[in-house]
Amino acid sequence: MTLLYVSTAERAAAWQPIFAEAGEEMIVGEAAVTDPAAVTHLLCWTPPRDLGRYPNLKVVISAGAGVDQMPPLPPGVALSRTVAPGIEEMVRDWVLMACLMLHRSMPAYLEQAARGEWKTHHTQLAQGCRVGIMGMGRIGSLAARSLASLGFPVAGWSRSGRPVEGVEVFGSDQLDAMLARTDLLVCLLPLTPETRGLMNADFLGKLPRGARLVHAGRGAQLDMDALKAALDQGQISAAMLDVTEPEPLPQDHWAWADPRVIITPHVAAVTDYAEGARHVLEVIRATRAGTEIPGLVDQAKGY
Ligand code: NDP
Ligand code: OXD
Repeated sequence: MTLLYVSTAERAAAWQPIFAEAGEEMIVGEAAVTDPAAVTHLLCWTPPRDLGRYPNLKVVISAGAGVDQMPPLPPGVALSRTVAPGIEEMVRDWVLMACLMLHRSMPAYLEQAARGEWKTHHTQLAQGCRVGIMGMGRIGSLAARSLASLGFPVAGWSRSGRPVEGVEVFGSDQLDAMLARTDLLVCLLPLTPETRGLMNADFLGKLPRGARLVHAGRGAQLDMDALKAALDQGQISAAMLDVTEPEPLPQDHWAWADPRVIITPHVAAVTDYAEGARHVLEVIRATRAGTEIPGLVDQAKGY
């Protein structure tokens, strides 16, 4: 089995000793491939255009948790998303930070601090701020447990409505009910045809007036014009976004200058080199053993 590694030289340099120690073959960059038939695994964010060049390719592995950037793969080629505790914990931490910042009125305090204004805003108990999390997968359920442990009443929404301990989970046809009981909405959904453009004007209007939004899923799930209108109408009071459409968000975009919106440049998680390499080694070993591929993506569902 041979891994073709398509990423930065810096990341490749970190992976090479890990692969050498594991006794696995790794080729860095397409230009170094002398025998395309030897390539069985490909690690990348977006794959090279011509995957047909690799007749024995078995698995494409996304360097992150998301796979929406992947084009359709040739028939028979499996897709794996990187599964790494570090990714999940980092996003959980970012979500906790964002929820606490919005719950404790930090956008208003940051704006006031910039002009030296000492003015207090009403602070509610965590118990009075109902959090709703869209996407109760690996990351959403982790974030839900942490937020619940801080005292927030947490509900979740997922396609299946699969139960998560300590959290009220709504199924796919119960979105409106979850939005109606949500003061602080967190989006941790994968980008699929069903979730693209989900957070539009109609959707935002179903939240209680003055709700807050935390978004770490994918930028294309949120209609930014609808967010601006909802902020101006007081329907949404503040938002914290780690993902935007497009990325990078243009310098002259209204959201940068709006004190009600805090933006971070898609940094909720970065894949730790060693954890990413460990995942790929597990994928290679599972392929060899004929067992289930870790992080296997259902390509029909898109996540
Ligand atoms: P998972 O695949 O583990 O979970 C996805 C969740 O979304 C599942 O609960 C799934 O429901 C639910 N879901 C998917 N489609 C729908 C739908 N149409 N309606 C309702 N629920 C739906 O993913 P992760 O938790 O690992 O990651 C989620 C996303 O977070 C990633 O795809 C990526 O976009 C984003 N992310 C962002 C990062 C950042 O740095 N900002 C870093 C890492 C990830 P069900 O349980 O029923 O299948
Ligand atoms: C990921 C991401 O999917 O960085 O890992 O968003």
